[in-house]
Amino acid sequence: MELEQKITRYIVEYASRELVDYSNVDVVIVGAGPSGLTASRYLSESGYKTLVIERRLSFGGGIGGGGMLFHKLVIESSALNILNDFGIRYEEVPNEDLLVVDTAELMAKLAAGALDKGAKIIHGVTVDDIIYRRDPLRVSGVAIQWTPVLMSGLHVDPLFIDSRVVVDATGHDAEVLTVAARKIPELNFMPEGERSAYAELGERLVVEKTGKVVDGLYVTGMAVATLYGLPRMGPIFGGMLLSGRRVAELIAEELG
Ligand code: 48F
Repeated sequence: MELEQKITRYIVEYASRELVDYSNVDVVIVGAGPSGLTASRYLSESGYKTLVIERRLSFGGGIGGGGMLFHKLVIESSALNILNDFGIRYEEVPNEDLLVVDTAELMAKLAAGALDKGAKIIHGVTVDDIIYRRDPLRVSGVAIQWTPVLMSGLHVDPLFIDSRVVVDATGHDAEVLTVAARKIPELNFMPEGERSAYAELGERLVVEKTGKVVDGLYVTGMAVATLYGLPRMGPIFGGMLLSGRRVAELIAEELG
């Protein structure tokens, strides 16, 4: 066999085998931003088969943009133990309960930490719908499509992933919740849209309101603010990390 044929064969064979294996998981997390990556690490560490689906070809979601492209982010000291779990370095701001982290390090180490604990992350794939079941009503998985296919506007039917739990970690657009609310009105919720900036309140409420939306569907990160009409907080990220860990704890409690 020529090398070119081997390359094709091994990529398709190995990827297909894994896609088949991951067509049924404990948890699908939609979005590899700070909240999704954090959640995936703690869930994988607790032994749950966890798949992160990310539309883009990169990790970190909104981390990379820092604050108006300045390459630093602010994190509350209350999230310090999460930074330590991932081995992320920080600088302490004197006389404040605030830490400053580097955007590149935060992105890279959140992703590495999740992967090292066993999370599977697949890039270039978009979740564009959910799977649901009646009696009892619950979300039971997602429909997936290659991102470039969606960008091209071609009509191509998706494939599916079954999961015990789906987590919307898609950020400001709360895409999974939005499609679920629109297509399944009997789920009985509607994202309210986030409010203007009030960083302290937004940071607190986004963690408090993290959790289950309907059976089989959880929310973490900025999607929480969009769902419940909470204020935005801008480039302070402790809430995203704490929300990711919180959703992992709540899911672990439910799945047992
Ligand atoms: O936006 P994002 O970073 O979400 P997050 O974890 O963190 C929010 C902060 O970055 C920031 C903020 C904090 O103060 O305001 O915005 O809540 O990451 C969301 C990820 O989900 C991907 C998207 O590309 C990004 O990497 N994503 C969004 N929709 C889909 C998706 C989808 N339908 N399918 C797959 N990935």
